[in-house]
Amino acid sequence: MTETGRRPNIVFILTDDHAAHAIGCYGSVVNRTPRIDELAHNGCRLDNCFVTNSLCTPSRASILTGTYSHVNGVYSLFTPIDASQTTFISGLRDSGYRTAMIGKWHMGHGPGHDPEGFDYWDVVPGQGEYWNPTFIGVDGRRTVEGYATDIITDLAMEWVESLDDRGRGGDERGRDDEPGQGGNEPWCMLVWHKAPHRPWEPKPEDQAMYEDPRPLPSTFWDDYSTRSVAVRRTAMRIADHLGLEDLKTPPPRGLSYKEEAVWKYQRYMRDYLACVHSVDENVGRLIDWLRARGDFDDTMVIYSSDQGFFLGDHGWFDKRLMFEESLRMPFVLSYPRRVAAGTTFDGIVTNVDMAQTILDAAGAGHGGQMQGRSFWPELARAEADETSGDDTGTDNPAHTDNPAHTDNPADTNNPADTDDGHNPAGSEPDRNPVEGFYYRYWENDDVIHKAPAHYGYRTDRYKLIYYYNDGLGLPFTGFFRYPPEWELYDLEADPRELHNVHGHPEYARIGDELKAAMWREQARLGDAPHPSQSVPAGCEDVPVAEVGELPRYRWLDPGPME
Ligand SMILES: [Ca+2]
Repeated sequence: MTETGRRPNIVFILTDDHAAHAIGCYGSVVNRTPRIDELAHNGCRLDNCFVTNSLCTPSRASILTGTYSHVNGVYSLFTPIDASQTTFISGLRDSGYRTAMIGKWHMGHGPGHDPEGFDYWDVVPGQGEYWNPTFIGVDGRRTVEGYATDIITDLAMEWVESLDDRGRGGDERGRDDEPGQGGNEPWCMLVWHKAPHRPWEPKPEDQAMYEDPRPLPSTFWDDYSTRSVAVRRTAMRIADHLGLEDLKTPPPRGLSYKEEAVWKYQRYMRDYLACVHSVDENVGRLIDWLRARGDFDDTMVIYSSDQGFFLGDHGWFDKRLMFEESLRMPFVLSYPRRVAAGTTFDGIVTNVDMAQTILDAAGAGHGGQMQGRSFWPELARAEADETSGDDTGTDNPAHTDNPAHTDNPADTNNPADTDDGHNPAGSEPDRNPVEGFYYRYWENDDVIHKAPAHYGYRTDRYKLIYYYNDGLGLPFTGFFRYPPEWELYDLEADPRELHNVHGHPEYARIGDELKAAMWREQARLGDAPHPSQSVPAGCEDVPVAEVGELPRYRWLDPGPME
């Protein structure tokens, strides 16, 4: 809580598969997003925000719980969440917030998997539908006429307005129990859209917006030379793997292979970007609504996406791989009362860090098994600077060098701040930040995308990836195993990631250092290296988990395959 006792209302807008490079303020060359950009102009844009498992369901679970997939048990699309886990929502609610979840949940349904910890929830089942979507709420299932992005926004605003009625003594709506909060407590609302997820069905009035050809990414014709066989085996190429449901109409006859690939790319971008346009408009609706209520300055509005997405980069669509376009998450945060306008922050953060960050901003404690590090102290201006919402501020810690992010990962450990491991609001971060972060994609060789299981470690300059190519018995992973392979990229010399330099003598030392750093980070996080990986030099005494010790491998009801 701030010293003035004011706690923010929170609007967390999360889209599905919206790549940062399709957002204006992130330098998009393919579209414009003036309303999302408006949030950045009024707040802070994070330039190095990354997902730790680039897939819808696992990323949502990590965002909510502040833990990695191997801790929260949501490894893939086919491992529903145990919704009783501690989340930032349960933490907010314990501290008096009123909470709601509206839109795409996609972490399973039924007892134990439906949203928990929310005062109100109203979600689309599975992937959800763009048109006339079905919703599941505390009162059961129903169909709502219209376009999903508009409807989700409408329902979100209606929920807050129902709180207004309640505060005035009117009817309450949708509360599944009664925590005894008054009508003036702050609220947190998750507005989680289906868009712009496949199969990219825009509103008819938006379809003509992107009829003109978009520029091809420079890596569109990537031939994957120097890359692993695992990467070449993926089935995410625009030229070869977009289906009729994606394209809506067969390609014209008589095109060459390359001409047809470009036609598919343009078709894909036309629909994807038009879906993004509707998201942007609905972000604008929420901004306008908050301003009209006089709430904008005291509301923390976050815009993010569950992961990045390939927009023809390397010839691909989809995500999953640890390449930059898939790995990067957009994250902009507007909270004029506490965050200076027009700032940027370039420290490395991940989706695992978001839960503790939000709890910190709300003045709520965080504990349990959360594994992230709040970056709120680096975004917020000091309490003493707190003035009016339109103050642009000059001494925001964002924009400045952050020495906390340069610690040697070999030196880090995970000290609890207090004896019970609970980090009270406003205290130092839960752990010493590391130089890099750990990534793991578990859903090996699924029948559609054929993406390999891999883990890796990314610093501000290098990226190490180990494709272990083994489903480890997880549901709906492929039957076959393939030989492990390494990749190493020097992002400074090769920002497009076209040259795998693993095995090059000049990178031998850095490769060894990264392998040791990743091993130590796995040990710190409690994840198990794949048995095929040899122990890095110098790590013989670092205790890591063994695969057999992982507790949550289990077969569960499959959700819809995307
Ligand atoms: Ca997604």
